[in-house]
Amino acid sequence: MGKNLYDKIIGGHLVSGEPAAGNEIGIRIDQTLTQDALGTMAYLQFESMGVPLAKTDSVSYVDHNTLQDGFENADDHRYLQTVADKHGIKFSKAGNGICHQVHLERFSRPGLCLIGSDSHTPTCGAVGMIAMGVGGMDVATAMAGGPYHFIYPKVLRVNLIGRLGEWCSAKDIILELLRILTTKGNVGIALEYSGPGVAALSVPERSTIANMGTELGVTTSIFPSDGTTRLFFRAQEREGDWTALAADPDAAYDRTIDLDLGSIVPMVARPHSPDNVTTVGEIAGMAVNQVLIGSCTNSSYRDLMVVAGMLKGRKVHADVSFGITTGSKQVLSMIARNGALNDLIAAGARILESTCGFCVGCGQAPQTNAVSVRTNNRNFEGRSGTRDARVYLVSPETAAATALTGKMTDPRDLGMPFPEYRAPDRYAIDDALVILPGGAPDVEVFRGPNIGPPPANSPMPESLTCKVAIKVGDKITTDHIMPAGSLLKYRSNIPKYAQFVFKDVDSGFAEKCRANAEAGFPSAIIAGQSYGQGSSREHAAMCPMYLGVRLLLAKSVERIHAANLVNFGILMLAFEDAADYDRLKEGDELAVEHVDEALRGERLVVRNRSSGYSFNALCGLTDRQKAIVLAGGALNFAAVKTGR
Ligand code: MIC
Ligand code: SF4
Repeated sequence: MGKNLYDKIIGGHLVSGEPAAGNEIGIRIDQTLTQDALGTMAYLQFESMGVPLAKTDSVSYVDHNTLQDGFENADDHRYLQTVADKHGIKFSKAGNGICHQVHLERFSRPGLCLIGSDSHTPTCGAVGMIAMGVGGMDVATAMAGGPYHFIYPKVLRVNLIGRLGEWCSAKDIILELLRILTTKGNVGIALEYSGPGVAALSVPERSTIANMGTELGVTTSIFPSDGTTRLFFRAQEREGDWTALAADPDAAYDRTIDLDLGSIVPMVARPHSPDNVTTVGEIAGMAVNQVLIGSCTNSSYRDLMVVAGMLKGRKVHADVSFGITTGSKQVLSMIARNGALNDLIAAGARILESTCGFCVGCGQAPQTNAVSVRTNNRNFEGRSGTRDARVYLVSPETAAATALTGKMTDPRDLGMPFPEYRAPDRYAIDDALVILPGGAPDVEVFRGPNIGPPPANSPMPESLTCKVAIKVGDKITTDHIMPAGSLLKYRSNIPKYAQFVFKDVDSGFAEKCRANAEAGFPSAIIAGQSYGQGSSREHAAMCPMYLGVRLLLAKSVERIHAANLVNFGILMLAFEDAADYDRLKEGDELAVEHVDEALRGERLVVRNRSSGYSFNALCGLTDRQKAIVLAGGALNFAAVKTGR
């Protein structure tokens, strides 16, 4: 039996475990990336590991927190630059662009394994890398030379046939997949794109698709590395980094779905979930207040050129606030040089920095009760910064058409010719904003007053008795748990940031945890399906841990969040019988006797002391993960192992 792309790449990186679906394996990591919002904690954790120089090829990006309303962001940036310099890590300065776009352009390489402390790291799967989003602790461990552990995924082959129609693009493909596969129930699956439809998709288009695989909740997504990939590397003046990579013709897959590109039409994800998908035609005519184009999903040179071509010589509708973010300095300087930037400005665009910006709620919060149409990847309630705003996710073509008319518009209905676009033979290369590290041990690391040490947990007590501090429903995202936006500046200040856990779900949560702790109880969270969707932000585990949360009982938990809970020593259990979820309520006292022993099996007994009954819960953790949870998290576990 032949090999698929995962079998091939993982085969060459395997350090431990049997490479078969469902098994935990450890792999050697070639590259890591971090962004500033999770980078400070990742590097503080790395520093505590006592390794002088990173053992991976690593890049630290500043792209999330660039609002700088106060000293905190700038202090973080300085810490990141100095710590990178000291430990042999490249530093991509603010202004160079969004980590995933820049990494794709300048650092990606077919056949390598990349992990990044950002959930959209799979973007680089566009060029045949295994690229996975993880928590900062896992990045720190890899930089220190440790393997990355994860569950060998089931591989779902997406067989692309046919060709996209005019005005339909990569975003419509991934929105259609989100409609079919939804954001739930895809944990432990990885996507591999293949078929005759792949060749016609450029690397930036493939990156849009790989990027938003994250919203499906899959481990990662990958495309083959073919002639199109080679042209991209040549145009980036990195042809030497290119290698061909294809699955064997008789490769095995756990499942295959066929997607006829010819049948795809412009799609839209309605509030408040990326899988609430319908056709643009279905809601055409809806009045719109704001249109924003950008983010790591749709801010490539290709996307901006198509948008500029549509807007050239036209004006954006008077009632629409219209903003554009380029994904990188490369894209911005190219559209500045060829005049497309001027076309955008003349049409009425507000030109925003090459950062995440609006996508993470850093600026551009829309008006009360707004309809905001955006090209990014997440439309969770409140993420835009305006609680009652309704965010719709679309392609750049649909966004530009909507900006022109002021109403949700299928671009095919504009009646204009599709703008002429040709992929460049050469991109503008200037890596001046990537600072190469000196790697000198005597570099003084700058630490502003906002930066505190990563909080420590204590080992799991012999028997655990917790009080339920909150009960939540299905599809609770990490944005619900640990909001970003204007609070991002507290990412390095855990005592402060922890005050805002579940801020918009239950503003009294932190106080309840404190009261429980004062009464001598750790806290527990009760959740429905797909808990922890969305980002890789480990603060969604670290801050609850800081508040004293020790137990999560959920119907199901998403992959990256589950790994983060383990890393911070929070015990994660699943209901054996979903009906037990209904019986639990806030304030209940839950006990697990002799946790160590109880964790030896897959099933354990939880006693609800408040209501006087017991029920079964399942623990899906591997033995390695159980040991980490018992030690009180990954840092404690590593310290015990190394005798530090
Ligand atoms: C996001 O898109 O939610 C973020 C902000 O990029 C996060 C990372 C973070 O919270 O720092 C992600 O996707 O992992
Ligand atoms: Fe940045 Fe948005 Fe991409 Fe997250 S999803 S990395 S916030 S652009």
